[in-house]
Amino acid sequence: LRTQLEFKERAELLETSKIAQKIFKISLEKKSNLCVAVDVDTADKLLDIAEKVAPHICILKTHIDAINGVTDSTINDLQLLAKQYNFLIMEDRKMADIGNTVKLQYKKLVDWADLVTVHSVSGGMMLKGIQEVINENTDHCRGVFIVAELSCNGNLISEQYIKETVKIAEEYKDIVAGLVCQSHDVISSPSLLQLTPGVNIKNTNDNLGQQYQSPSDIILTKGADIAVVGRGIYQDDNPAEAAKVYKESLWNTYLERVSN
Ligand code: 6AU
Repeated sequence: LRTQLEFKERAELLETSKIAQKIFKISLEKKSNLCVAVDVDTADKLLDIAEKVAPHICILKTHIDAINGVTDSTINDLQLLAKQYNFLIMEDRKMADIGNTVKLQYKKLVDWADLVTVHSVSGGMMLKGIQEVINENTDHCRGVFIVAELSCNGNLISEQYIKETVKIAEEYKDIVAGLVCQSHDVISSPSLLQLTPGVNIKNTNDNLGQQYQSPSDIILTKGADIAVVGRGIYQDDNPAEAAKVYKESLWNTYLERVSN
């Protein structure tokens, strides 16, 4: 079973993509399966939080289009932090257009974002567009997470949509790191990573539909490999300490899961 296998074994599987291997490797080196979503509104805050959480994360997730004052130098500083502290950068753009448009959009991200998120709504050709860009940029290791389920109430995703999304992920396995989803039974293949947002120790929801679970629910019940934490960390009075607390809780729960 995917959820019972150790990251080390999963990284070594033949069908595991290079980008997934890289995530497994960083995760094992840092003993962290924490991805922090830094959804702040200015470039200065982005770099400030990034520096504070850097030692504790395997992935730093951005919505760069929601941040004011981002320049090439912001991106450069973020990349330096990523190198220094050994984490990957994921731009959560949730691309969803026809293949040609997504290809044009992705060309602006491939230089700096190790990972991007995509919706599967427009089908496999969108992944083909991204794959073409990745294959032209062979000096970087790049990949995507495909959204198969959403954490907010009232979303329109159906059972059929989830099944077809998994098929697309299998078809483009060379560039797919995994799926963004909420249930343990979406991904069966141990070579794909489950990234699960909606984690908060203090709150159970926000007032815009977000639904939260605890770290142990996310890892044990929902089958997450990597958990995404946003406000639970960047809105804390001490983001560095909060990141450490979430990291340890998530990693210890992962160890408990694979020891059974
Ligand atoms: O912990 P939060 O609620 O402050 O932040 C959760 C982060 C946000 C969302 O854009 C993102 O996770 N997210 C996603 C992703 C990662 O794709 C999918 C989803 O279903 N729910 C969700 O919250 O940056």
